[in-house]
Amino acid sequence: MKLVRWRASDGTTKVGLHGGDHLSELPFPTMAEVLQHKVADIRRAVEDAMSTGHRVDPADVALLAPVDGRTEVWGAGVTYQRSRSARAEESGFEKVYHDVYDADRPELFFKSAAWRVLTDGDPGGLRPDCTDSVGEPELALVLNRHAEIVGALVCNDLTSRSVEAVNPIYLPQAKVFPGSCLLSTAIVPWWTIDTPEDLLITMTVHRGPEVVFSGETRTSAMRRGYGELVTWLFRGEQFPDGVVLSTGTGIVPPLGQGLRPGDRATVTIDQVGGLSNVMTDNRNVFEGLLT
Ligand code: DO4
Ligand code: MG
Repeated sequence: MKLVRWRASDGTTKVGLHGGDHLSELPFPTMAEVLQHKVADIRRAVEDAMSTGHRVDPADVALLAPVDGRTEVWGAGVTYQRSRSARAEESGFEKVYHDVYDADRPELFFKSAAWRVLTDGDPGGLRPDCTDSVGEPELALVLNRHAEIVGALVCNDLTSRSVEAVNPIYLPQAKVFPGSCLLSTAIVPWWTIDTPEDLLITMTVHRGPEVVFSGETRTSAMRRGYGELVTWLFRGEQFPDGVVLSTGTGIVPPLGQGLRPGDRATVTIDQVGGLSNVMTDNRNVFEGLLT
């Protein structure tokens, strides 16, 4: 049972539970409103909707990206040894990455507004002025306005690696561009996940029928704890409609072997879900997806 948004046949947007062969509406008009509540209240509403909610056939609706309203997506970076060594290799600024890996204060960056988030089956964006783009498969925490972990999503933090490599100050251009923020469709409630600190994460890249990259890691390889990242994020910020915090990548393809238009990147995380997207460098990725 997962939290989802969908567009009903009358064109309205709903929020509710995906229980496999049925959807049940929650008594909240938006996911932003869900994330204004404490976990205990969300959990109670979820349990009530499972027994009493108005049921819908998933075949009759279109599932949407999981966030709306003022909810933002932020990223944590250089939280895995693999990310630290890859950044140091690709850039002339090795010390910057080594220092931030060891520092108390983590790297945290703004990734996306809710309206820019794309989901499973949507296109993934590549900057046309980037010569080496990579997918970053990451566990994302869904946090309410009270800094509590409500659930988890799969994130592909698409990154223009060759832009960041020229100068780390170019990070916003390397991280924020059309189609760069991909989130799985369904929020898995945190209280239903066993051992969230040790989940398998995989990424596979297909170029036509050929697999050109595959890699895996476990969340247990992350240097920082989830609570630590959440505390730092809320230390200087407010999120009235909650926030999605992607916790960083432990999988990085070899230098120069990045994504090309037409490649399909597929990310999976045990117990959380999957995300599969075909890459494009067309700037109009939002066309037809915005209401
Ligand atoms: O400094 C670059 C960002 C790194 C990042 O996004 C990651 O490690 O996942
Ligand atoms: Mg990342």
